[in-house]
Amino acid sequence: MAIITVMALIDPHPLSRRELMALAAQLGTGAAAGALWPTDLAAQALPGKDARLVARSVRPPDFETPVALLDSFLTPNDVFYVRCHMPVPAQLDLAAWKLAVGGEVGSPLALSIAELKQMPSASVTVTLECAGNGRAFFDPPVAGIQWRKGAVGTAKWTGVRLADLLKRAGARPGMTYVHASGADRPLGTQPPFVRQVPMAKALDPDTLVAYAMNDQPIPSAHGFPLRLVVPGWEGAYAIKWLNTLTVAAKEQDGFWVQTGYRYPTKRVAPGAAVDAKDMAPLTGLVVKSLITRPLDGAVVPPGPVTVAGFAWAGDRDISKVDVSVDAGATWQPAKLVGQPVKYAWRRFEFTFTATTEDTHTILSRAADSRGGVQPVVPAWNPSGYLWNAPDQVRIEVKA
Ligand SMILES: Nc1nc2c(c(=O)[nH]1)N[C@H]1C(S)=C(S)[C@@H](COP(=O)(O)O)O[C@H]1N2
Ligand SMILES: [Mo]
Repeated sequence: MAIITVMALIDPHPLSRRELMALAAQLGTGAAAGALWPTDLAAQALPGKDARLVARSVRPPDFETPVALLDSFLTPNDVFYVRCHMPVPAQLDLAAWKLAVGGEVGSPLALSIAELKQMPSASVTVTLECAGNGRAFFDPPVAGIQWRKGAVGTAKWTGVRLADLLKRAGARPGMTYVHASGADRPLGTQPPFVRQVPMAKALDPDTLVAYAMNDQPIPSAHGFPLRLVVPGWEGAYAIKWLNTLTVAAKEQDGFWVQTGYRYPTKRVAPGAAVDAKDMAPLTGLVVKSLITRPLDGAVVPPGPVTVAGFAWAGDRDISKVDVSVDAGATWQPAKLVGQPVKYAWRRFEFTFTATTEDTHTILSRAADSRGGVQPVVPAWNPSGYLWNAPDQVRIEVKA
């Protein structure tokens, strides 16, 4: 019962009594060791997703990818993390789906998926990360989904350029934002999920209205049939089940723009309240790295050990990744593998020889092409966004 109580406290939309009973029954029988929820319950809660994902919330569905499943450049659709503020809309009718483009435009549009697919297509490979990824590591703790390392993944998105849609609709000059929302409906008193993209980013040729994820139709949990892709920016700009775009000369006035997804403009003492006037909307991701092998807690034989993972920094390139195998006492440069792909994470590798039976705390610390470096202590902020301390795993060397 302890787990249920904690989840109810941190989840702003507590489970219903019926769900609690179902959950209690599940926990009584097949709880998997080490997982927050039994994996069979996780699989039940989100059809089409791998049962190894870790449920951080079941209603709405928030599923984290275990680090072991993040070792490939493209993250397969069935293991890609899921972040929903509201339940996945049921029964989306592809034939009836329309994307409305309206507001300050000369000719409002209502386009079907077939019509969108007739427009010139573009693809972009993007590392998508929830702004709250790593929230669980902040001290003092911050309310919200307690993501650890795996609210991040990389996919190839294909669709139509948002700029082409705005042109086709005849967006009036001088407009400053595109407001965007999807077909998901609020739970209870929750405000509707509406976000805004500043016009310069909306007109960027890499900003897409996507209908494919890794060359497949976008899975329902990820926004079928359409989602926005705003490369390099925190995940909440990537509106799923997208059906409404509104060109505007002013800011959207809803909760998720005016209050949610904001970050302090000046340094904050950990735990302190921040005045609303000292908060600004989040935009781009910060520089960060993730060790995908060896896994935390691995036991390896003496000999060569290859440390590998990914580093990303929104729209910047990764300029270097340093690795420490002695808990940060000394650092050495890792090899950056392959070529940089704008907006996507970059593979790094570093091999050392473990000679004796020992324990190693291994760290990775990335730097980006604009001089950003992963800080030892990420800035505490009231919503627990943008955690980006150097990653760490501990391994045992045993013959
Ligand atoms: N319509 C809608 N779009 C949404 C959300 C949502 O709750 N509703 N969540 C956002 C957040 S917070 C993130 S991090 C990403 C997660 O995308 P994913 O579930 O495909 O990984 O979707 C964004 N798009
Ligand atoms: Mo997010």
